[in-house]
Amino acid sequence: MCSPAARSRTLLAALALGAAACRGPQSALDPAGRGADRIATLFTIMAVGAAVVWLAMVALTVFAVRVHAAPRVERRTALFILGGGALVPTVVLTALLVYGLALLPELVAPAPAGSLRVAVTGEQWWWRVRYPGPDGRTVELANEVHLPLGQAADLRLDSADVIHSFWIPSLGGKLDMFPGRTSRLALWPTRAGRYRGVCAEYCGASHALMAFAVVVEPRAALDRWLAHQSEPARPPTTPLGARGAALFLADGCGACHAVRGTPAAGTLGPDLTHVGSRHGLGAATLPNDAGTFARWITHPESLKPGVHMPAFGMLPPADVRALAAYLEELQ
Ligand code: HEC
Ligand SMILES: [Cu+2]
Repeated sequence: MCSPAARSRTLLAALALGAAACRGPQSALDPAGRGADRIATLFTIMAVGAAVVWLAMVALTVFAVRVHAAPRVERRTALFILGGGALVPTVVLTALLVYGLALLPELVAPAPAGSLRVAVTGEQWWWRVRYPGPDGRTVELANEVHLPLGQAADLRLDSADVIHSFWIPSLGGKLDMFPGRTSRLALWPTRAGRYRGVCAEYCGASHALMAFAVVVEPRAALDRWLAHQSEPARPPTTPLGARGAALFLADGCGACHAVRGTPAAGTLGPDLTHVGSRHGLGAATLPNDAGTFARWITHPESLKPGVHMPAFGMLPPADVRALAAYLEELQ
């Protein structure tokens, strides 16, 4: 048996751990956007409502079992059942329902006209992202979304295969992504920082390995980022990188991947024009470094079950190193 002191220490540690889990880049309880803020408040009110109902029930049970064991008067018992069983739940649940419904119009309202428009397509198991480029032409990116601080963003969501669900818990509610239908979600980030988005609808073997990086920054910084992302890839500057660039084309990577400014123009997989600058690989589930590039190229299946990219384990290690160096240079 553990002593009461040890037990309370364990309890405190568990509570601290629980509280720590409420913070971080992917917490609906640590809101950094208008929608998430409303939802976090709704959660607190629902939790308090549930706690009140639960405490009342416990009190009634104790009362029934311990305190009031004498024979009951039938009329008072009927009142008790009617009040506790029908009236109180109806009042509490109606109040919560009305409050919850009143939040809806704001949560589903479209972003004001002129807001930055970002199109995101869910694919097994990554995210195709499209922005209007500085020259008005669409720029295709992947697995990373930048949103303007203090402004609305107008997200257009759809899917290329099965139903996915787009969710940035820190910024707002989730919304399903359907093949053949475009859904609209408005997000209003209120705190700059880096967050994590996830797929919230089970979509196959690697559903849990389908994340994306979210950066909330002032509009000017976002425009600089977008201008850079819109540019074609810089030619490699090292001999190893140059060898990698040639191998990228020779080994057929360009059949599925585009690197703008080169003959590689595939659209089946994520755009790799600036893959070296992304906050993570394999749809933001792995670190972005040369070692991970090499592992991804030779055996992606072991990093992401069911991945729709063939393994290139037959390549000589020197070629893999060159490819990795090239991809890392794609800043
Ligand atoms: C048959 C199509 C196909 C071919 C060929 C292919 N890939 Fe891929 N690749 C994909 C798909 C699909 C993904 C997305 C996987 C995921 O995250 O679910 C991917 C992802 C990647 C990523 C991760 C990108 C990111 O942002 O997470 C890199 C890097 C990559 N591929 C490099 C290569 C290289 C190098 C080659 C050639 C040796 C190659 N690929 C050949 C389909 C392909
Ligand atoms: Cu998904």
